[in-house]
Amino acid sequence: MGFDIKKIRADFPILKRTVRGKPLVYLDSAATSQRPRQVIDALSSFYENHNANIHRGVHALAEEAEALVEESRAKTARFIGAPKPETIVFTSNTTHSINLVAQGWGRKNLKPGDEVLITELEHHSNLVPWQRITEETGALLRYVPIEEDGTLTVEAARKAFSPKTKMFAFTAMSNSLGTVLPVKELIDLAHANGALTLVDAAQWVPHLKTDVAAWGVDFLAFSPHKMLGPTGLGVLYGKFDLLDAMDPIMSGGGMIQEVHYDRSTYAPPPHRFEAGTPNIADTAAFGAAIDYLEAVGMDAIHAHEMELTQRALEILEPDEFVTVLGPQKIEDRGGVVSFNIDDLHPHDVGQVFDSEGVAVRVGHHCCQPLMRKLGIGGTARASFYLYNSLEDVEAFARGLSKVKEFFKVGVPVKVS
Ligand code: 7TS
Repeated sequence: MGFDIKKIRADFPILKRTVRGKPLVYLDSAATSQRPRQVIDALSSFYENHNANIHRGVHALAEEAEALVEESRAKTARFIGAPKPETIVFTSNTTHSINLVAQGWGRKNLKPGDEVLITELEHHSNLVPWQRITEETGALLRYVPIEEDGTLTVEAARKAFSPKTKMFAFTAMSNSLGTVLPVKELIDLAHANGALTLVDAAQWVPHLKTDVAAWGVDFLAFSPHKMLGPTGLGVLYGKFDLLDAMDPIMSGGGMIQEVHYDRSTYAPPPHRFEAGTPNIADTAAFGAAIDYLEAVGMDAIHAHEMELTQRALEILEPDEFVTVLGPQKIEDRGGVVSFNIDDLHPHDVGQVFDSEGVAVRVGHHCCQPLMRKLGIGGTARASFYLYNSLEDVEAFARGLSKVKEFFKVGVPVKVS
């Protein structure tokens, strides 16, 4: 397909709508992306042509539905460089995937005195599940500290390991500051210290090429809804032997091998972790999202996002009333720009942007401890994806001027 922004934008029906009388400028893809026509069509095509439950049918529709789900599993494995489809567990979101590991692996493997290491950057989804399992098992939860600009060094991580560290779970890219972490080095460091790794790749897989085999990562979690796919679906990749040694946290139909009145045996992964009727339609449609991203190319997508990020930083950084949070060097960033304007509340900032049709997210971005550490209540955040254009960034600049005009930022208060 090549990178043709006009053609890409034409594939996203929602970009044709207006908001508050202005063309929609969607800068909130870190929360959830928009979907191209191809994914929306795949979803309705499933319901129109193939809808049936899977696992327990011999009829044609059941076989077709199952084949679509398994095709998406195989595509997902290929997309992230996983060795085989059986290493891909479908869950309901990144949060569910992380909870599955925290509970399914943690309950069996953590004991009093053991340590789980995470970082100060984590989204609540990669923090609270570890708080709970360490509390439950008597293990200790420790944090790798960040630098002042929100970067995380391998050196800081090295100091945080101890012989008791059993798991290092960290985000590949911060959703609130945009920091990109040295993922491969951190994984190698954990392994050298005898710990397993879980990478929260919710903000990585949609934007950058992922190769779990090259990384050697043990578990990886992400959400299709942030990468053009449907909501209500999550992915957990795990090394097969680790998944195979893990207990399910949900049990019932679809995950068993044999059930007796007094005992049961479980199916091998991935089905052991997919109890009950799964999200069949959304899983089937997810394949179309992967096809779309592959056709455009992850390298081209990343290059485009960084061009937009660079432009946004050029607008924000020289402004004396704006504080940009996160890494100073663009090489340490992904397509997320968090900022504050003067002493304005981020919610007020977001509302003025919205009145201009510009959708930005405001608040703590599910990173309350990080905001507390930075001494702020929250930020306004613009996040970019493949369908955003340089015109969107110019609309963002006009929004910024509107905010300053509305709240009279920089206008001296008259004293009568
Ligand atoms: N981890 C990271 C790094 C995230 O950015 C998010 C969602 C999650 C985990 C949780 O994903 P979920 O699909 O289970 O909800 N991040 C955001 C965000 O930045 N704004 O809204 C959701």
